[in-house]
Amino acid sequence: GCCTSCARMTSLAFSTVHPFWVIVRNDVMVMTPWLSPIIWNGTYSIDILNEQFHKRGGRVGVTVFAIKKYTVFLKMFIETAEQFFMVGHPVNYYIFTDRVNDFNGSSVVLPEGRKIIVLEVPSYERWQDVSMRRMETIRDYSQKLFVNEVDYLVCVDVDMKFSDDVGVEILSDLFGTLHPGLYGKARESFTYERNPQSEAYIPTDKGDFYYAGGYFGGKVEEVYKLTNFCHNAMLTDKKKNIEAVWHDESYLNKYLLHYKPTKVLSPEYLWDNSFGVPGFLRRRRFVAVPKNHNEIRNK
Ligand code: UD2
Repeated sequence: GCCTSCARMTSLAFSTVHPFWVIVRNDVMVMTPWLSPIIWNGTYSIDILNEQFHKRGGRVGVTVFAIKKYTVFLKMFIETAEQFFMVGHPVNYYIFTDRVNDFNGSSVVLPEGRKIIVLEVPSYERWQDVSMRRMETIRDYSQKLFVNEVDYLVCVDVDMKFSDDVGVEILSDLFGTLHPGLYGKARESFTYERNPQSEAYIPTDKGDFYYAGGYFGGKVEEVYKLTNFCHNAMLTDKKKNIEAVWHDESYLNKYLLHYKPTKVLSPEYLWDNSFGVPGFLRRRRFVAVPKNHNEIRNK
């Protein structure tokens, strides 16, 4: 077996002994068949990546929506992000809400270079529409605001908290995140939209991964293209009275099938503790806050 040499590689990885040795994860897939890295703990050196990022002076924007009762999640989201998200880098938090008075941003003191921008948006009656319309909003603001202020966008759900580091290792032209519930499952069981009439349709013999609706991003221009596709596809379906099975997530999966992400984030970046803690999961960086769906989604 190779055990002796593997152990040696792991312990010496990234040491000054041999700067070109890389850490190997032999329990998980670390690269897609189109040669994009899948980001797991132990596959990168954050020091090297931070140094590179500092030299280029990149700026990061986070989009997060808190419509209706979901404003209750904002405090925890921002507070934990300040502890773990892109620490030491400039960050703009773009908070989209219909209840601008619910969130008193001044209660969180942010270090220089990091700021909160609250943007008022309309609400929708159905939670499905609230979720789906995020695509339209992100598209519109990419053009009129984000492109002037940031280089990368990270678009995430709000009913979440950070519990470990999320840094520049996630940044790339276009990235998606493996859905924790479907990680490692057979392609046929992915919950893609299976109605051929829908713009989100993916046949059972197609599909690389099942990506989560709650975590994607990339360069502003790439996020513009993604959200523009998803929003237009939703409108086309709406005219035919079709709504994809998992709403925005279904359209996102369709887009990422055709426009392959340049990085794929492992479920470390989006976990739900109701799935337990499997052995391959060495870090839980961003975790769902348990919620009562009926209670929180309705006014
Ligand atoms: C999953 C996806 C979500 C979306 C949805 C579509 C993950 C972790 N989540 O989440 O991104 O694709 O499925 O069905 O992959 N929101 C409000 N107010 C509301 C309702 C929703 O602000 O009244 C926002 C909020 O930012 C929330 C997001 O929309 O985080 C998604 O809604 P959800 O969290 O209720 O959907 P869920 O958990 O089914």
